[in-house]
Amino acid sequence: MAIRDIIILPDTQLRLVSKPVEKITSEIRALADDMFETMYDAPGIGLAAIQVAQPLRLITMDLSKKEGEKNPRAFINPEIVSASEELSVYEEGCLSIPEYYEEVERPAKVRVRFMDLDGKIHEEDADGLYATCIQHEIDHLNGVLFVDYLSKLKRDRVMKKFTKAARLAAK
Ligand code: GNR
Ligand code: NI
Repeated sequence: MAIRDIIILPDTQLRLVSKPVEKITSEIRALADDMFETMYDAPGIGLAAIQVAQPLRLITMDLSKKEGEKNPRAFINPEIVSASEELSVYEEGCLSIPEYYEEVERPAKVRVRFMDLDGKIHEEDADGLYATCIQHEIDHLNGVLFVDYLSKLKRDRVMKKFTKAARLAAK
């Protein structure tokens, strides 16, 4: 197990469309293990493989609220089967856009289909934070970031801030 580096804006890898996981190999299990460790260390409630520079359709998540309680969940090749017309607003953040938070409106409820690390297929109804988080993570698999839902003014502002920070860090 190892903590991997999380890539941040303006890294263009974040815009890649991730490839389906074809087979649950020992490499995939090792990647998922590292993603859990990286996510808990950050700390974050979800992580997409592309955030550790692996363009694969694999997500880790833990929405448990209580300190010391864990509920690690992995989603392989997840798909939104249906989404509610009802929307909800949640203040989102992203480990690849550190210390930036904005309200995003998304479908309040979604039905999600995915495979777990044992190869078992699940279909679940998600609402609340689960609905928001799974949509945020599936967006990552498609190269989409939550700032894409903001006004051009706000998005340009945050992109510029991170581009400048990277330029200064490289000097
Ligand atoms: O840790 C995270 N918190 C969060 C809060 C609101 C909506 C989405 C998220 S996901 C984020 C971790 C992350 O960047 N996952 O891709
Ligand atoms: Ni994110």
